[in-house]
Amino acid sequence: MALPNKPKGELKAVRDPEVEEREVDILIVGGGMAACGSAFEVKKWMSDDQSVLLVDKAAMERSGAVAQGLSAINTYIGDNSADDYVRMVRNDLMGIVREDLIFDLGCHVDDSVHLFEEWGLPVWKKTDDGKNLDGKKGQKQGTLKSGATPVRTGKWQIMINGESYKRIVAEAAKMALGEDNILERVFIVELLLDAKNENQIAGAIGFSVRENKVYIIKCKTMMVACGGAVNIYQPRSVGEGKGRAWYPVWNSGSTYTLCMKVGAELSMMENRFTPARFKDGYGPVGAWFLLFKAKALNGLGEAFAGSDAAKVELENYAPYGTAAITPTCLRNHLMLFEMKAGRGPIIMDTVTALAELGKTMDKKELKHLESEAWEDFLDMTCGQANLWCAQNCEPEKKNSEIMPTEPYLLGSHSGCCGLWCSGPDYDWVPDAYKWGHNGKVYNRMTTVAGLFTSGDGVGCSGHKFSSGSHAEGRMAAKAMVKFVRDNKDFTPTIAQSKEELVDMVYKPVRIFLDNHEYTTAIDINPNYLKPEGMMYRLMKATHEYGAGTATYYQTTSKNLEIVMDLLETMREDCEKLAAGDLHELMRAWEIYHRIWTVESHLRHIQFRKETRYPGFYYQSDYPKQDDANWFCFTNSKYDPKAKTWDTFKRDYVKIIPD
Ligand code: SFD
Ligand code: AMP
Repeated sequence: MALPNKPKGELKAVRDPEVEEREVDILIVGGGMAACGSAFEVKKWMSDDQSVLLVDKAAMERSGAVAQGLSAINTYIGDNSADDYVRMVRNDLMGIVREDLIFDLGCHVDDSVHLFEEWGLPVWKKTDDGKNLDGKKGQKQGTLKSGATPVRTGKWQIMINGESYKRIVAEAAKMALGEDNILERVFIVELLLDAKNENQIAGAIGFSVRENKVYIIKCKTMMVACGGAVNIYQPRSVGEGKGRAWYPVWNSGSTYTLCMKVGAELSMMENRFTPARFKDGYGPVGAWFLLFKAKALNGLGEAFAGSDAAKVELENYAPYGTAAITPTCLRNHLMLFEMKAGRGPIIMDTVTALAELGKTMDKKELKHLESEAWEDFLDMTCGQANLWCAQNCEPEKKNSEIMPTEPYLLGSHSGCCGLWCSGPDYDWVPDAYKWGHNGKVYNRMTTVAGLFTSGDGVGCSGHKFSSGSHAEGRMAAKAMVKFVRDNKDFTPTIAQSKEELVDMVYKPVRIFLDNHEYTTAIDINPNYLKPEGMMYRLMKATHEYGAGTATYYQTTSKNLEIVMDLLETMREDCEKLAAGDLHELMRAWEIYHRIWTVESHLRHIQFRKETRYPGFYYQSDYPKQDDANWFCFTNSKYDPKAKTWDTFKRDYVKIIPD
């Protein structure tokens, strides 16, 4: 149950919080698209004597990446084939992906989209004479499941009226799971391994951000779906614009940190997503490129992407560069190519696009088209619409700048970092890609027994988006129930005492209470540091040395060496983080999760001695792709006992032919 909003200010933290202990069979950490999928699905497979709990750091109705809503569902297979879906994802991610995971998702994703529509999400429809109908008019055309035709933007994307998308999905999840099985406003800090069985998950520990309360939760199996990592690099917007980002600011790499710290293997953490977005407002570009057919121009007014110079440049990255659809990173690369040559800035030609579309429209239709252009942002990034207002920008009269943003880490959008997970138990799945526990295979299980993930958490398989993340959460839920059933006799045991766990979670509070009277300025103290200061320190380091926007996303071996050193000191200094209230306690744990996550990102870049994703990042001393040595996954594992890292290669297996 969500606790009501705070009456005023933040709740002061106390030295000794209340402790609540719980024990369930299945624990779902996160309340976003993937977790809502699990919540919706799980009870269908559970028996009456099994128990489940979902824990979200925020309120599910508006938590995670879909908080503000979306205006498109980017993965709907429809008349396409799952094979082709694999080919698209493989091409976009420069050849190295887990095709078993992608194919499996492609077979299930549409079912989630059909459910969204059944729950009330308006999906745009195409009429027989080719007109687009949105809102109620679209709904009257019938459902996708009954054969109605969606409005396709690209081959894979469909348009929706999605401002309330997350509310709709969360409502279904809550109703299926039951409010009593949900804890909102509880931040999970660490996972706990079983005391008796090596490499098996046994629980998690977290705290409420609304009450002075620590939760110790034991479980037989767990899914961690806390989304990707945002604000690990200095964003382009600082000062009064601080806090703006494209991906959800609240997602702080918890998925990766929680799992890696108990020894789960990570894969492709070197991959990142550096999206091209409308400058400063972070409005997505997909609908403009695909639905409105707008072109990006350089500062000289040239449509550079189709130019001969661009073709020559892209040939350097064949076969992906020369593919029919240019991969997302290379589309960025072309923008950067123009900007570095002094031909910036890059402009989205909204004026010509709307004028072209308007040629065949009457006045009413034209007005509707213009409102669609606004609604694209109002439904998912309303800050961009605000910015247009603030800048007197009417897209039919004035073009807007677009720009590659700061980097994000994620595994569900156009990136593929995450956990190394088992695929489904089919004979066509290579043995190296399926595993489980006690001889049984569990789909989407990490390399820690009983620990599952989905959405942004599953590595090597991007382009799931909102729909695919939901579907993947459902797939993982089914496997988790099987895990519990197959491991009936397992009783989770936690090695640490209650006191030790509370000491760990509330350490920043106690450091604050012990020292805050030493100085008059509460944020400045020789005995502690505040999470905000640490955030700036992290962002400065990654920005300058870790291929942030400061260097046009370039780094070198020497820069990586420096930033790794800085990160190690930051982790040491985190021992002195101080939190005076519950919000600050959350900030302290968030920054800790961010540091671990970005460290793994840079560790992977350091290991992979090539530039696999030009446009997302560059290693200047290894500027080219090196297929001879690096056509493989790069994985890493942190050993929780020895506290050491191992980074290594795993084979790529092609399953779907070209
Ligand atoms: O325009 C803890 N996405 C788009 N998907 C689409 O299908 N269409 C679009 O149009 C998309 N676009 C888009 C998208 C996202 C954003 C932000 C914008 C535009 C502006 C991507 C999808 O939204 C994304 O793929 C999925 O939402 C990923 O799902 P998931 O479940 O992996 O992550 P989540 O939904 O963010 O949820 C995370 C949850 O974890 C909670 N959490 N809980 C407890 N303890 C902790 N320590 C926690 N840390 C985090 C969060 O509260 C949340 O509930 S467009 O760009 O292409
Ligand atoms: P975005 O708004 O950039 O997040 O993109 C939304 C969807 O459109 C994703 O599936 C992208 O891969 C796709 N997309 C965006 N821009 C282009 C483009 N120029 N060409 C092809 N696909 C695109």
